[in-house]
Amino acid sequence: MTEQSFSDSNSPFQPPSTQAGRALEKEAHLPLTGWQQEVSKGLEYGLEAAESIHDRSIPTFSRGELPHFAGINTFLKAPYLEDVRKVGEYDVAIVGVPHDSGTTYRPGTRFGPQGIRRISALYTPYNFELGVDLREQITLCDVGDIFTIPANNEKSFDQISKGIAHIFSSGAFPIIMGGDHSIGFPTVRGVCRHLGDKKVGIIHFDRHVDTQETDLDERMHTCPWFHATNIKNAPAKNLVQLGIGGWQVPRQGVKVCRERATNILTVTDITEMGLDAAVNFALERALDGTDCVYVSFDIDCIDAGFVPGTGWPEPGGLLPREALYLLGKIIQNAPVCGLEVVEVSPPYDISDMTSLMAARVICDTMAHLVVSGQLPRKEKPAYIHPAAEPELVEEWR
Ligand SMILES: [Mn+2]
Repeated sequence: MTEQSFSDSNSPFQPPSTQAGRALEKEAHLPLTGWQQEVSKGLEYGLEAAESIHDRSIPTFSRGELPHFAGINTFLKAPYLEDVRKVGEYDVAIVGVPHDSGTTYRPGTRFGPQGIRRISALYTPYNFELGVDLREQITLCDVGDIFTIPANNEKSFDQISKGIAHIFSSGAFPIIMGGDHSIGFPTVRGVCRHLGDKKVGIIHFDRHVDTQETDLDERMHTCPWFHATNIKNAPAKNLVQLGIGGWQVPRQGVKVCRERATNILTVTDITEMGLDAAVNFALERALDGTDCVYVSFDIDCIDAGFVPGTGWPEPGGLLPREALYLLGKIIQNAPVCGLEVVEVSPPYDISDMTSLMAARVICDTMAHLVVSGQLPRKEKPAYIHPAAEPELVEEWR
């Protein structure tokens, strides 16, 4: 595999005016350096294969991508970064937040990070249409999980904010695997600690508004944006909520959206105005007076038929290709400071399809960051302030 040429750039069968034609061309320009390093490392650490194996790039012990069903599953089999003090040495850091004490119906998202990591082994680091090979173009690490406190949302929130602030301030792009959506408040709070006087717009994919102050007397997964938009760096006028609708939207949350003038589009709005118009709406509102955008992707924004493994499944959501299109255009056209994918609950999942959707959202995000030149990072983005501001919001209760 290392020796052969993967492409024939003079293929007469695909006109370059098609996406496929362009994809064939793009692949020809991708290096193989990362792959060759992986093979060499595999042979060194995993020993050369038994004599009967013809392909001498195969080691005895699986050490890397292949075979896809083998190995220790970090996200995309990225290196596990045990010493998180070194996280700034990577372009992207994947982190799990296995917290589901904020759920109000189905639990199980504490297993979300494990589920997403496991099925991420199904993916290669290369995407055909985008012509991106993550292994060749960025450095990625998996820092493992935040130590959450199952019996206590508030203590978990403090842990999450501290962990995300650490990753964010290091300059590594943070990608967060939830966890239920209550983590949206402490993740944004962690980012905001290092924004100084800069501001962040939140683009929120969801069927639910998640804007009420409390639910069942606590700050649950129905509440993150009430509290996040109390932070001066994250104004409610820059909160964009895509895909909202159905029979699970609490009226007290709707009242808050109205009072704070958040920016909501229903699935019907999005399909009637068209995906590109929806993207423009989202970017205009999220970037109005802000310096960067944080993307919070609740997997339940997608129609429940595609994502059964979630806390509050709701029919009538976005099609996967619509959600991925919106996400891609948003990532490519905004300075993005972080991504979270939440509400994946593997115990309710079927054939890993919900976890797979989350893995897809994460991989697509990284690829769009590469295509738009945001990754690899040559220097820390200017919106990252080195000093932490610990007290961003009034004490709650
Ligand atoms: Mn939701």
